[in-house]
Amino acid sequence: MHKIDKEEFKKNIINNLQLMGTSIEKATKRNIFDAVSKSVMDIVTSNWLNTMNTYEKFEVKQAFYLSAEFLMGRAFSNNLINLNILEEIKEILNEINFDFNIIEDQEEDAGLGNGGLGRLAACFLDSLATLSLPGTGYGIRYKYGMFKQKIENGFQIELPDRWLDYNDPWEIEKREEAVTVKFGGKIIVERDLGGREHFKRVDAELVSAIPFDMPIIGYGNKTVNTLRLWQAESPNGFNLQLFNDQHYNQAVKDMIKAEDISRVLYPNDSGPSGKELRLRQQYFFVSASLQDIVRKFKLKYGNNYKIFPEKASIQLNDTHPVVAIPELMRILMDWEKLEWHEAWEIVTKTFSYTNHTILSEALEKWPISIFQGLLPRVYQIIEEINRRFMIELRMAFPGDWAKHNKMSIISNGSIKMAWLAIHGSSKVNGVANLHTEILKYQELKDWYQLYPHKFLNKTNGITQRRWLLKANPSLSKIITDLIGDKWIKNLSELKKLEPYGDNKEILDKFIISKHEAKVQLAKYIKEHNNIDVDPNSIFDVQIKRLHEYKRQLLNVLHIIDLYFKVKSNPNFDIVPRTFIFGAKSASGYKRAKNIIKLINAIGEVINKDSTINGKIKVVFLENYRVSLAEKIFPAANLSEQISTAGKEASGTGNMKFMINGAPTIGTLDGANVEIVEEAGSHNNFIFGLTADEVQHLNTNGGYIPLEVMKSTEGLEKVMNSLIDGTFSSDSGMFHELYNSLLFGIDGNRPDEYYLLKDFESYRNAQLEVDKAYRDKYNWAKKSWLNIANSGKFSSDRTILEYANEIWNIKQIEIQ
Ligand code: 26Q
Repeated sequence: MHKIDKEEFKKNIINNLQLMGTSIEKATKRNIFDAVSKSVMDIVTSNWLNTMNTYEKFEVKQAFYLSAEFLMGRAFSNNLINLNILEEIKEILNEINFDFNIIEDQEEDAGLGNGGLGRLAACFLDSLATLSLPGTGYGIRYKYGMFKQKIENGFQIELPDRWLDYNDPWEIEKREEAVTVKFGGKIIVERDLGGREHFKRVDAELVSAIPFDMPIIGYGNKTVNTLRLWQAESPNGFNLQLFNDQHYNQAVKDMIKAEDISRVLYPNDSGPSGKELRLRQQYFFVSASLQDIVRKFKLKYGNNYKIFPEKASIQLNDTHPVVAIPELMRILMDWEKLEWHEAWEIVTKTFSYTNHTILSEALEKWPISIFQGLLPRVYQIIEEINRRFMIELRMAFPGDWAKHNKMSIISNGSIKMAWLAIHGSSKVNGVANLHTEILKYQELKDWYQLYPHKFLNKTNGITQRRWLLKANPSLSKIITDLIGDKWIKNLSELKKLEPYGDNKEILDKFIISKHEAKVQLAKYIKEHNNIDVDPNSIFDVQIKRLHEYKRQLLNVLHIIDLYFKVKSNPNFDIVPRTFIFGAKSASGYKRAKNIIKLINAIGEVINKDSTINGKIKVVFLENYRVSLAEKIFPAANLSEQISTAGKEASGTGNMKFMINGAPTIGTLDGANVEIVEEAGSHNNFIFGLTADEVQHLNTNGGYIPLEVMKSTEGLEKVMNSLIDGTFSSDSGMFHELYNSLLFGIDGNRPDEYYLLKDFESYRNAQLEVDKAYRDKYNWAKKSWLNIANSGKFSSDRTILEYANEIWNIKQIEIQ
């Protein structure tokens, strides 16, 4: 398709090296990475322009994905693969004596996201482009992305993620398309001769939003969509007068305040922090993006705003960009002079909202005290939205004052962003079947009652281009050799693998490929952790953000139990296991950090204990991120998805394991339910309370963890090891975890996430894993059938559903 002329391309590399002031002979690895990337950009630009022109010319409807996070990872190999020039570039690099993998490793991850929600946005962009769908991402160009994690003495240390120290060759600055975003100030109301009110802002703080565009390259087509990320700057630079008067700090104050907005990604992946800077970030990228969308609309359609919803659909990725709803009202009324009802009709047809969290207490709310000062006009508009909404509510639920109160967008001194989102959107979706049901019948039941037509499910997905084709080339080859390469664009093709589940010759190939990936990961572990792990052991993996509800601590309790059994009985027969963890904790989340320390502490003891004959190893991989994930998934034998049922909205790592042939040990939570539906419960290891049982225990009480501990074989010994110094010379270290499980801390219920309650059932499931693994073809078959039935979990399927049922956008082939 995009076959390149190798000699021509090499010339272009040399040319780009020259522009950088170097040559092939003198170039560093980073120089080569930059020059090759730039040369790739040179081939991409014509298709990129073409794509934008095509969308304009045919006046197609576009989807705009507004997200505070895009966890893109590396672009290099991904772009080469999607352009179908990977092999040629490898050859070229060989010819000039550079190793492809080393060049690839020069690139920092674009880690502009925390976890699932940010990575989902990245997978969605890949699918939109590959499906020839017109879609644009809008977000923030954080100077520092997700922090870099160091482990020192078992503790997490956070360092700034300096991903832009070298220029990023994959972005193009479009300074001429900058817009201005206003904060604070006062509103002045003026009446015109017709009596219409006009709102003007004075004394506002101005911030320039500079767009940086990244190409989103479709696989096997000519579509190149755009991810537009905004950088904040002061419009006036610094104050030269103050500088000349030697007031250096004052001179740069405004400049720094503006730049602070896009300085750093907030590293919490839950809970509202209520920080003004976070609100500044949200409004900054939302206002800039809407100005951009409206400006482009006007260029084409003038002020024919009633067709706006026929040309644009805007998806709100969680509540983070929900201020877009009143902001578009403001733009349409204050600037474009529409009446309220005209503007509101457009707005409610344009927006849709995706919810990614179940916990209602984690829903974002903004104190009026912060909001009104920063965004006075937007606040006025929210008040008016709510005033009109309350009238609607009183008619829908006459006399039900409690309900009116609960559903009010403004209450108790703050603005409920999820309520604003649901009221102002045409569609609201959860991210897995179970999650959407919980929203409809529990967390958002009042809203479902009011607007049943708005609610729908869109089960998450992942892009097989990155998570199979790129991450696992050897498994990809086995698959393509068997069923051809159509799966790359249509993952349900994998179903054709099913008949090979009993074919030992094929399973042998899979086993060898999995083993090879494990050898590679073992090498990585040796280099980074200096731990020897046996590639013949079961690689049992839990990689995800650290959260109590995700229950990494349950995994730890089980490891400790197993360790004691192996240690006290040298003949205790288990298949050797390597427990692998990767996780970042929010910087202020004390308990999560204690769990990281505990994982490292048990590793210290267990890995060095020669009496257990290396039967158990525990590895904590530092700085878990997209590029590291790509090395881990292919090497996994077992996928740990053990959240308290009802708490994990979907999960997407679970799908990455499945597609790489690792069965799940997990609860019936999030998308695990659907994974088991597709692959069969006999090919996975399900345990624990169901979401209904958890809900029941939550409301009816009566759960006493202390009693469960006493009545569960071995569990008391495990718990005691947390406080008796077994894993730490400082015996106070893990007291906090111990107390939170058995007694509850600060008035919280003990063991809120039911670790002890699910312990026995988890241990039994792990026993089943051990049994099943002993028969290698039996295990390989389970793995294989997971792969064969993973078709549903492509983000292509998810995006087609969004396109058809929410955005109403159509595929358009770029010529
Ligand atoms: C909110 C306020 C202030 C600062 C930060 C935040 C914040 C940032 C990120 C809140 C939440 C997030 C991220 C949430 C997230 O990643 N959720 C996950 O979304 C995935 C994709 O739908 C699901 O698969 C996971 O189940 C869900 O946990």
